[in-house]
Amino acid sequence: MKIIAAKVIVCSPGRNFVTVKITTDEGVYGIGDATLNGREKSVVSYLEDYLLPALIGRDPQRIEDIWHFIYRGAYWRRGPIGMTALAGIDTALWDIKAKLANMPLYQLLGGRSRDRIMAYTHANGKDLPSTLAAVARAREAGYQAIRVQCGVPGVASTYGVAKEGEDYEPADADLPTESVWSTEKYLNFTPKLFHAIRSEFGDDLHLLHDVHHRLTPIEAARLGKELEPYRLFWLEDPVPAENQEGFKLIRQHTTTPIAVGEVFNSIHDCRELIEKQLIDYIRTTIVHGGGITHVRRIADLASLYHVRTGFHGATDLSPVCMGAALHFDYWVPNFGVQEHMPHSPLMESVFSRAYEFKNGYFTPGEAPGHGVDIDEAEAAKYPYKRACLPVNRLEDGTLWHW
Ligand code: CS2
Ligand code: MG
Repeated sequence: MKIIAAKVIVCSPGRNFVTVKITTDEGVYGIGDATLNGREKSVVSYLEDYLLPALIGRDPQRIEDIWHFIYRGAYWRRGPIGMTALAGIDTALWDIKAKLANMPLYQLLGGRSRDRIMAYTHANGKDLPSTLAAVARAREAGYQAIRVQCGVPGVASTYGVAKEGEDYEPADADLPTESVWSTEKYLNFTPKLFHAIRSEFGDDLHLLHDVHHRLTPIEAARLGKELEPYRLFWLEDPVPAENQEGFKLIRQHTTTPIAVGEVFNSIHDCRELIEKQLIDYIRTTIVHGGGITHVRRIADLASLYHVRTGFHGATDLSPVCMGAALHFDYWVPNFGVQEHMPHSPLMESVFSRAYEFKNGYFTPGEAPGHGVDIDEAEAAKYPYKRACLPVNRLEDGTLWHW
């Protein structure tokens, strides 16, 4: 069997998505997500100019060999652009293999380890009353696990909080917009937020919170400690993680569970965090972590150290990534939770899906492959439109982590 065609489909039904499509001489094709929010075209160029032409004539069944051909063959290893491009190809090849086996992908991975996949959604508001109302709505929709973000008094706009009447979309402008941040105001307010939520909704909900890399290790330690009475499911990305050692300080001070890894792209970004048991959940998902072939290695390493998966699932990960991730979640023994920021009906008019969502839980569906397909004619109606993520400054003008 041979690969006879490999191409990239870029579309923007409400936001940009990059999809790899690989076709075989037996007519079976597979698709993979290769979307890197705000840097989509760099991945497209890497795929079109270098990786896809070298796939023609290769046996699509040799996934492992193709993975190493791309990873080792580039000489330049790792990095978000390379690993996202590789993930698009790898996911498409797993889709092909599962279709050839006439199996849903989770069966090929080893069969399901659970009956259903717990998802968390986002509840956010510009102030405390609107955030409490958002949590109530998410609970009514059936979610057992809810990520809570709230505007901080005295700070004009905050990461994770939607503009009035709109769904939250971080890549909000043609060129980066600027926001202002105050660590002091945030640290003073956040324990009050979770106190209010536990007082209103009781102990049963799983509560999550994303710091989006904005603290230093000692500040994160303080926050984790002050949030302990509210028993978070996790505190996400408390600090930028280039310095894996930094998490030791957080760990020494708090029992609040830590999640990290949505911006990682390799097992080497989290190896130390996992082996030293400095985190509880690893968020690196298929599209940014070199595909199923590589994320499976991360999950297996994590399982040795009681670290569970908590895949990133914002809307900038396309339904194709979501489909593949759900098969992985169904199988992986050390599953924790799956993020769910629902795709809009417009996005779903371009991508059809076999996965189903009901009352806070997913099932991946029984269609052969990962069960997600792209309607190319529909996709062509929505051309690429540049959209960048914002940058963030402290109140004195210092450029900070967004
Ligand atoms: C976030 C994302 O979902 C999350 O946890 O951190 O919304 C993130 O900001 C975007 O995916 C960036 O592309
Ligand atoms: Mg996050």
